[in-house]
Amino acid sequence: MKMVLASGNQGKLTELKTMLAHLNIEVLSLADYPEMPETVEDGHSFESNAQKKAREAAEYTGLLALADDSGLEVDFLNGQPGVHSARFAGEPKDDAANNEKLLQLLKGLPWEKRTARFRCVIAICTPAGEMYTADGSCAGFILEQSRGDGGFGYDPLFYVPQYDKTFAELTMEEKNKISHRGIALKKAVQILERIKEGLIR
Ligand code: ITT
Repeated sequence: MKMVLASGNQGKLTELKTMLAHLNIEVLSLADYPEMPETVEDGHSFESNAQKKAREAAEYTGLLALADDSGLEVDFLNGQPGVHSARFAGEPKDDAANNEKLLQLLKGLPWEKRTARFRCVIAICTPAGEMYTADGSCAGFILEQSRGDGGFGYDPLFYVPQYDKTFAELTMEEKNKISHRGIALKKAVQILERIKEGLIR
């Protein structure tokens, strides 16, 4: 079975490919379809954006497609940047500028108010057009300065108490165990197994 990962984000792709490696699925990405137009992410929820990315990739490639829409919800910012996480500091997407903007907005904010969570919705669209979704979240705190150089995006600012580390200080294996994406993908893998066995289509 072949599946295309409908993401242009290298950080996500690395994590997803690692977590899917044990399945007997040939995994392609949008890099294999450079002429495919980029999906416009104009939905108001992670779910609608994930479904749109998966549907367009399945229609374009004729393959099973898996998309991830994810982001950071900061309580003090009433859930922002949320679905706008990738472009929080404007165009073009820039992780360093996004982190800097977040630090400025939370400057001087006491620790107990720096709560946040990452959220992820994974959408799977079959070649027949059936859609399945799975979600995950992971709670933490936004630090006052970056720590660590692993991961991507907001990882150096996202502190998880159970490890006393930021996401950027965890190994990928540790991050995948507890992350929003890891949790969503664990559920998504069960859906993929059922598709593989022909139980759903
Ligand atoms: P694709 O749509 O091509 O998959 P994207 O980066 O535009 O790539 P999203 O629209 O889903 O993806 O935005 C996700 C953003 O949320 C991402 O760019 C990061 O800023 C942030 N993010 C999501 N998961 C993250 C993680 O595990 N660690 C750090 N930041 C993350």
